[in-house]
Amino acid sequence: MAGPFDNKPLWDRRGFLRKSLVGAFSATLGTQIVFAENMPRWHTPLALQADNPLSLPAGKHKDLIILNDRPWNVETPPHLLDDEITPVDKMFIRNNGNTPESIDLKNWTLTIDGESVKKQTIFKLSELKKKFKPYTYRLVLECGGNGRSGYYPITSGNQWHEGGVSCAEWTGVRLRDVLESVGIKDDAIYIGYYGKDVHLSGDSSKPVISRGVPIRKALEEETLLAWALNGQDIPLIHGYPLRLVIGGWPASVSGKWLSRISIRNKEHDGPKMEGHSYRVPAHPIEPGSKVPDSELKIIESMPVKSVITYPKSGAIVPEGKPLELRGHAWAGDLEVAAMQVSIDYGATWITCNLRKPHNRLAWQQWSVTIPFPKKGYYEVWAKATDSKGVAQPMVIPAWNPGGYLNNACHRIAVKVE
Ligand SMILES: Nc1nc2c(c(=O)[nH]1)N[C@H]1C(S)=C(S)[C@@H](COP(=O)(O)O)O[C@H]1N2
Ligand SMILES: [Mo]
Repeated sequence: MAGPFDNKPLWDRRGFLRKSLVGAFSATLGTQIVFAENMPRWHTPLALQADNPLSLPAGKHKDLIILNDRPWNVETPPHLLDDEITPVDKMFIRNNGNTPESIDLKNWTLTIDGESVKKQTIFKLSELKKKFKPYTYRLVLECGGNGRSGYYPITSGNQWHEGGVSCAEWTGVRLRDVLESVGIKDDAIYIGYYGKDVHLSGDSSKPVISRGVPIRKALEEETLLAWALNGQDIPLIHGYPLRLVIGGWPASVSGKWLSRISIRNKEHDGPKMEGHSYRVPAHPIEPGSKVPDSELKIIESMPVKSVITYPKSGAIVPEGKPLELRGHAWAGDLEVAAMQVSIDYGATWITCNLRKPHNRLAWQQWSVTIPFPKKGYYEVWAKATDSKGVAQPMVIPAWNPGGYLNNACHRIAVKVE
């Protein structure tokens, strides 16, 4: 831990918590330590012990699940995704490198360059805000590796369960308006982003991740250069002060700490665009087999998926009382057309109420109230179907070397007694 916690013992010569530390601890915890003067001698506060339950990045809900802390990879348990607009404290975190340490807000700029830009331009953040019209959209950001833990053989990378997804309200200017103002050459086919995070090696000349999308996706109305999240400045860990936000595709295309966008005359080739990164086999393969790079295709729109946010798995329901269930469903660039649940392992399905999305690329709320026939153990399975008639699989979908795109039905356990 940095600052006042370095090296020096926690206690003074008499065995009391050092005075200077009481203040520092309080700052770390974001609250006052009541009865600090009573803290037993030689006692290390629980919140400073190794498996510290409060060790998440500042402002995060204590029940988020840490998959990795170097770099931060933190997911949301499904029952904490119950809000229609994901609040910041419940939003998953996926960093590939280190969060930038200091942000020079006044001098923050965005460079637009690349082979296919007509006029390379540098915008100050304040200029972007002044020159272009702001828009607000709710956008689903789902990590391409969400659900990876469901694959066997195990694939490398963070073992996400269900919670690498959010749908928050982003405010900014349209990337389209900005790119059109500087001019896009006819040969433009892709854009690539660059951000100011720091490579884990500490080498600041190396980009951590630099991905992109075809120009047609970049120019969609909902693709934003955003500075606000749920009506506030974007928190540092989610990309302050400027972020590219692209709903419906793997969230890795939504570059945080955005400093540059290149308009490319070829598929963008930054780190995490190559090899197995965010690619899946173009043809079915045997699980566990090696796939040559030439037979991989890049992931674009994410597949149809849903989550049960209420009740929490393990719910106990009194006999005879119907259970109200609810959650969200989304389908990449498409809309969700139907939502169903099953309590008999997929033999029969019950249709749920399903709301229209607040805007394109926002997730949709579903709910249903179901009776259970008698006492005992049940599983509730939830299945969404997209506007093209494609449904979530009941089993784990096609294995792929990167462990991407597991959109199998979410299931919860329910006991009726
Ligand atoms: N600059 C930068 N942008 C990034 C990343 C990153 O490591 N660095 N991670 C990407 C990935 S893989 C995901 S899933 C999302 C996660 O966004 P969040 O941490 O705000 O939830 O950010 C994307 N944008
Ligand atoms: Mo991701």
